Amino acid sequence: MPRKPIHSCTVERLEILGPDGALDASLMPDLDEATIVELYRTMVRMRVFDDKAVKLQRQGRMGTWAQLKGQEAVQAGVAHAMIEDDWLIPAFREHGLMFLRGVPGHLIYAYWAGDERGASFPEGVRCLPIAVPVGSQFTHGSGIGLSLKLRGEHAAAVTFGGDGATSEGDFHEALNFAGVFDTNTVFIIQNNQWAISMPRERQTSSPTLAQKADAYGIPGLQVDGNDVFAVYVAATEALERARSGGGPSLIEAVTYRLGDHTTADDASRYRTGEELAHWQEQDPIPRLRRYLEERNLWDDERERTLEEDAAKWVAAEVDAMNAMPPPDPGDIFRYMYASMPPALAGQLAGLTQEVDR
Ligand SMILES: Cc1ncc(C[n+]2csc(CCOP(=O)(O)OP(=O)(O)O)c2C)c(N)n1
Ligand SMILES: [Mg+2]
Repeated sequence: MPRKPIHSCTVERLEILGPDGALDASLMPDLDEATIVELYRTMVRMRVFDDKAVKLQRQGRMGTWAQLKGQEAVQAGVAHAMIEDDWLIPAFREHGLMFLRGVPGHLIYAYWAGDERGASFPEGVRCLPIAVPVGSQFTHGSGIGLSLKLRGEHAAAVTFGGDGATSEGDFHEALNFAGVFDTNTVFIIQNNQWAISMPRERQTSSPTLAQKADAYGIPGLQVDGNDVFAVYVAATEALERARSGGGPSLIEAVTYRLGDHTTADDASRYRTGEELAHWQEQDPIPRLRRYLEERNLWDDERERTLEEDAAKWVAAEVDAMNAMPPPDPGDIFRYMYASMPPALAGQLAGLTQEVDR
């Protein structure tokens, strides 16, 4: 018997608005002008929110911060494709998505300033807390996706991870589970080319991350993650499929981390200025601005107003964080056990006495 091919895998890439401003109008989603302007405003707000956090950290007012700079189009595009009933299961760089989903900005800041109350969101906000253990959130995405399916909800779970996270066992277990149980899950990989100092080429020898979906029998697509239109189209398609019982899928959004890994990192020690300059030219914000300016939908005056408004908003979020009453030290002991063991209760009583003194 001759050997014969029994399976092949092709991966598509979707781009609509290129870095040079070229637009494939045939792929353009049905978005009105006001919505496109709003997407732009959203991306600028994300950058202002992000820049402010770095300044706070430099002033010693924030523990650490994982910058989203450069990844705004992924977050704005996915957020715009989500509906209220969808769940967001973030990793640790999705601040923009989180505030767009209803997590107050001051809680996001508070979390990174070391206050665990920043992980407790208002009732009704369908967003899980930040997950710092790399890859751990994917399994939550599969589980929530399964529960939405079992409950018959017209909703999807959207879970995020980075290129580095695709090397974690959790990623593969989550994809396998989602594929087998056909869960309402969308996996989004923000391939920002680096996992701290580990470059994308050394993360995996797979030419794309999107093709990893194929091994688990689910659709995978690569998009230009700095093109908000392409991200929106891909996310809309995947989310609608998941909500309507069509099963999970994976999107690899190719983007770049323009900042350091976190404020505790110095990326200039492991990546070149030429590489950074190349990706600065791909920056999603000027790309969309050019699109708007060419259509007379944007100008310097509007940009100034937007920046002023965004600065006022982040200042109010910082004030709200600073206005939070001090946390109760007794919280260190609570929440682990349904009924507190005597040894812990004794320590809590001792601490309370000391604090009251
Ligand atoms: C299980 C685990 N291992 C290691 C770390 C330390 N760590 C934090 S972020 C990171 C790299 C993650 O890279 P990637 O998934 O590409 O996400 P990115 O930071 O680029 O957004 C590592 C190794 C961790 N938080 N959790
Ligand atoms: Mg990465």
